[in-house]
Amino acid sequence: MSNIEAISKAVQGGKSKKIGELVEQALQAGCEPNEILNKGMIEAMSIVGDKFTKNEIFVPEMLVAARAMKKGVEVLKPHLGGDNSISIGKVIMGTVAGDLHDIGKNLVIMMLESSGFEVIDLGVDVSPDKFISTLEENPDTKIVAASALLTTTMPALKETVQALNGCNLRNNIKVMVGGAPITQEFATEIGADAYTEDAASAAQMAKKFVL
Ligand code: B1M
Repeated sequence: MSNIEAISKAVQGGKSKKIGELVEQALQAGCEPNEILNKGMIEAMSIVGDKFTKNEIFVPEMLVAARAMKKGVEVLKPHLGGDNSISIGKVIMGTVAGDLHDIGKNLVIMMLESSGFEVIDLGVDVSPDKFISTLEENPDTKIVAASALLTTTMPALKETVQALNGCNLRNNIKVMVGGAPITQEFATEIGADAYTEDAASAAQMAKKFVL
């Protein structure tokens, strides 16, 4: 079994204790950090999702897989590069109300930080009011970014963007949205400035907005 396959299996099986060691081994063997992330971990979560859809596994298994992925990402993070000693802009980011998924949001934050942004992470289940009050407390913010991972929380994303669109500081910020069920069409319909499909393109888009 290759290093990448071993990492994928460890994520799928929720092997939180083993994953750090496997990531270290893969790095020492010369695997690229991005390959470990994309092929080893993100693809593993897709397999977990497919199995959940087919009722082959249930919520507890998804939860342990998510924990293993988080552990693996922690070990990988310093190797994904980037200089975050100087901030090129402040971003407020959270997963919208009613939604507890945070792996994708955390990856977007990691890519933003690697690109030089300072990120205020609001966590998960974030109400529109919390986005607005944090923006008011941080009027130098350049971007507000929101994730929604469930079709049932797409309306919460809409409410969040609408609240931001109605706030006094709207002209100072760009609003970015993303998450598996979100499309460019939906983002345009709800009045966001940008939609991107993944974490890397979110960081690229954010840079375009500030540089
Ligand atoms: Co949930 N879950 N989950 N889950 N879960 C999904 C999303 C699901 C697709 C699984 C399935 O049915 N196949 C499904 C949603 C179906 C739908 O809405 N149509 C689902 C469901 C149904 C549920 C529950 C309702 C299950 C239940 O309780 N019956 C429940 C809801 C809880 C809630 O939120 N209120 C639930 C719970 C959970 C766990 C808690 C067990 C766990 C989350 C743990 C955690 O996040 N800490 C979990 C997990 C792990 C998943 C899957 C398996 C993996 C999600 C993930 O982390 N993917 C997921 C299936 C899947 O995705 N294949 C599933 C990896 C991650 C890197 O991808 O998050 O898409 P993603 O992020 C990407 C992009 O979307 C994008 O970049 C990221 C990286 O490139 N992106 C952005 C994200 N945000 C962005 C923002 C941007 C730009 C890009 O700009 C601002």
